This record gives sequence, structure tokens and C-alpha cells, in this order.
Amino acid sequence: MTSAVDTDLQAGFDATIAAGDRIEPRDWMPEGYRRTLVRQIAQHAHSEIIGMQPEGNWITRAPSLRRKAILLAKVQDEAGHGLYLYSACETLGVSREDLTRQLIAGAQKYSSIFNYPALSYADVGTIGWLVDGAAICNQVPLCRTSYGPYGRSMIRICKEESFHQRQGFELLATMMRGTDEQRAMVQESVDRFWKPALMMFGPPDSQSSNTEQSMAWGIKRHTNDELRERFIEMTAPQAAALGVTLPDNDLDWDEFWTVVKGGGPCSAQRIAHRKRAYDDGAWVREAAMAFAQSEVDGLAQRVSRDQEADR
Ligand code: FAQ
Repeated sequence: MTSAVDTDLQAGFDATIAAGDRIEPRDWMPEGYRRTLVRQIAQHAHSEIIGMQPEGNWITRAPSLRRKAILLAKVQDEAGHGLYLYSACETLGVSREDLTRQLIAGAQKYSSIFNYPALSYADVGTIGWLVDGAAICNQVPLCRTSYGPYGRSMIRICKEESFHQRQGFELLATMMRGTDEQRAMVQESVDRFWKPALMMFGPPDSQSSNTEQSMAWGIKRHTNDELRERFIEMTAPQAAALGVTLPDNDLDWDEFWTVVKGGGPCSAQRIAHRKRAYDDGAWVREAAMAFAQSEVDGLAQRVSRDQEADR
């Protein structure tokens, strides 16, 4: 039975959403709203962390010191994005540890795009241009999402991703000014990444189970197809400026669902790598906890000594 208090709380929540204001961590929220946010923010955080792998694979083989420094900084930024997003998710009452365990167990998802391999150095440029480009297009409206900590984390993430997108474009533009072989490498990379990048926006609206409710709650501001269309329009003139041809936009949604369910070309490898890194990091977490505990113990001793002295 719904009590009068519950009805008042729900009415307060509905009024905040209707006014376009933000819900903050200590505000009452319906359980479904909280669950949807945890699902989406965790999936986003995991995408940033797993998303370090395809490009990270090229750090040791970057063609110059300059390219290596740029790539290192970009991959490091992605780790940072993952951490802001895990922090935003923690405000909803789940720990980062728990989220990581759920990722490794396959109980939470990450973006389909990171199940495709980065096979050439041109892929580093294409990931910056198309994958960060799609991420920006999807995420700029999320700066106005209804949950405060998520929206605020998106502002900084979008600024950094804009920078990543430019560096990808600059890398591809440099290769396009190079040899025929380099130009062919760029075109081949764009041919492989175009459709998976369009699938980042999620299934077509007719197959999207969450969009309607998420838009009613102000979590999502546009549908998947609206954002996909916006991205295609934004990217076409950039492709022309680069001198590459974009493939057609006929997407294979069976392939998308296979990848989302863990059957992508690199799915098993990505999770195995994440699990190995998590297991190898156990001693760092234990050492950090032991250090934190010794700090707390030291503080408690100092307080009790001060209290003795005051008596
Ligand atoms: N991949 O009902 P909808 C980045 C799932 S960050 C995997 O439409 P929703 C930065 C969906 O979870 C990229 N699964 O779902 C970077 C749901 O399943 P569930 C990540 C997908 O949530 C760049 C089911 O399909 N960005 O790239 C995908 O309303 C370079 C039905 O779908 C974000 O996460 C997919 N593509 O809309 C890093 C942005 N699409 O959970 C490194 C925030 C859908 O019910 C290098 N997220 N699914 O079991 C969002 O905007 C939304 O969550 C959507 C999906 C639009 C992705």
C-alpha cells in the first residue's frame, strides 16, 4: 500500500523533473530511477575503462615520440573519465568494487564498439575521430541529464573528448597528406569502424526498451535514432574535408545484438584482460587499505593523547 508520505515524495520528485531541475544524491528518488542510472552510468564507466584497451595496444608501437605522448595522454584521460563516472555511480549507493565485479562477471555491459580490434595505427586516428565523435554527440545532451553528479561529470568528460576527437582528425589528416599506402590505410580503417560507431548510439528506437522511460525521467534527452542522425550529419562534411568515403548506413542489428551479448570479435579477450588487471591489482588495494587504516589509527591515538593532556 502506498502511504501519504510516499505519495508526497513521489510528487516532489515529479515536480523537480517537470521543472527541469536536478535530483541530488540525498533527494528521494523512485527505485526504478536509481536502478536505471546505476545501469547507464556503470555501463558508461566500464566503456571508458575497457575502451583503453584497443588504443592502449598501440602505445608501445607509436610511430614517433610525439604520437606516443599524445596517445598515452588520451588513454590516461579515459581512465580519468572512468573514475569520475564510478564516483558518480557511488553516490547512488553502489561501490566501485561491486561494479567492477559485475563487469567481470558479465552482469553489466560496456559499449559494443570496444569489442572490435584496433588493427593499424590509422585505427588510433579513426577511434579519436569517429568513436570520440560519436561519444560527444551522445554525451553533450547528457550534461543536462536530471541526475546532478552524472551531469556534472559529463561536462568535463565532453571537453576532454572534444580534444580527443580533434587529435584523431589531425592524425588522419596527416596520414591523408602522406603516401598512397597511408591514404589506403585510413580508408580501410574508416570502412571497418563506420558501422560499429553508428551502433554506439544503441538499437533503433523501435527496439530500444529503455528510451521512453529514461526520457520521461530526464535521464536521456534524445532518442538513439535522433542522435545517430545528428552524428551522420555532423560527420559527412568532416569526411569530405579529409578526403575519405563513408560507407553506407545500412546497419546489421543482428550483429549488434550478438556483440552486446558478449559474442563480439574481442569480447572474451577484453574481459579476460580486465580480470587479469583487477586480480594483479589486489595487492595495491590491500596496501592502500592498510595505509588508510594506519592513518585512522594514528589520528585516533593523537586525539586520545590530546584529550588526556586537556584533563
Ligand atoms: N553497447 O534501451 P536501450 C566512449 C544495450 S564512452 C552495448 O536503447 P539505453 C568514450 C542497453 O544497455 C561510450 N550495449 O538502452 C571513449 C540495453 O541493455 P540493458 C559509452 C548497448 O541505455 C571513446 C539494451 O541494449 N557511452 O566511447 C549499446 O536507453 C574512445 C537496449 O538499449 C555511454 O555509455 C551499446 N552501444 O540507451 C572511450 C553513454 N546500446 O542495459 C575510449 C551513456 C544499447 O537494458 C575510447 N549511455 N545497449 O540490459 C547512453 O547514452 C545509453 O545507455 C545508450 C543506450 C544510448 C548507449
